Amino acid sequence: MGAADGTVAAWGVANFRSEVVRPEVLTGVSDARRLCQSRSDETHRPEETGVMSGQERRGLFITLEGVEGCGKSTQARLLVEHLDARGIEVVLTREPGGTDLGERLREILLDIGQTGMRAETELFLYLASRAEHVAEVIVPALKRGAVVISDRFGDASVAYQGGGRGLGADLVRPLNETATSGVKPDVSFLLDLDAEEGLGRLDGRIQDGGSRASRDRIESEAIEFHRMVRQAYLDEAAREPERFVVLDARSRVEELARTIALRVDDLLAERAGTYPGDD
Ligand code: ATM
Repeated sequence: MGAADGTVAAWGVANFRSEVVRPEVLTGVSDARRLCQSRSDETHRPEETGVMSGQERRGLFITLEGVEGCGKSTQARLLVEHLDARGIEVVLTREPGGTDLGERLREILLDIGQTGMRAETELFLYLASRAEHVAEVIVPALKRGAVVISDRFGDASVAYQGGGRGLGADLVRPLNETATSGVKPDVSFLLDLDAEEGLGRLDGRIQDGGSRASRDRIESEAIEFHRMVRQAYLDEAAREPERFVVLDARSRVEELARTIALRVDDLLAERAGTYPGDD
């Protein structure tokens, strides 16, 4: 897909590795656009794309999180299909990545050859990717009134670098705040899964000759690392219960997709003052 057929890659296609999630901006008549038309029509200031006032934030920002193998990328894709069927503009993107620079940082971060990277270095590279992503992709899309779905975002740094690497959530949270200019998701779906089961699913996909040939640098960490990641995610969800929706990732794919779609439809309806299918 590309600009020629009406879609725009949300991250550098040249650097795109995963076959599981295809980066796309799907365009169509949007509830979010109707919503933005009904609100005050402020002039956008392109020089401030990383910063956004409450009024400028017209779209909906959704993130999917969880340990490796939890199925979040599949759910992201199904949610894109659901919103696309409703004619809503959707930007599907991911972290690390989402921009050309972010995708290059992703290659470094996941490179199994980058042994011995300091935890702090790792954290700052994820934050650097995030800062670009927010300013270049997320904020402009939210100002336009699109629904942005990000496959991982700031909570991943709290979980992996804060929890897994032991840097601590209290250190990571304020750095996230700086990297994102305070932009937070409206809703975060945490697909909760036991770390052993998640890695088992991942290894199964690798053995089946799926999209991956081997574990990457982060996936290759010891099981205890992944257990701490899971726990840090759960702690973060307990800390912000109004933003997080915690789902059992062992549920059927269709059931999870339905639950996610219902929650997103509710949020869109609340925002637009209409209900799905009203038009
Ligand atoms: P995906 O699995 O979603 O492609 O993410 C790549 C890896 O980056 C993932 N590894 N594992 N297992 C989680 C890791 N990651 C972090 O460690 N910190 C972050 O802030 C982000 C966004 C991802």
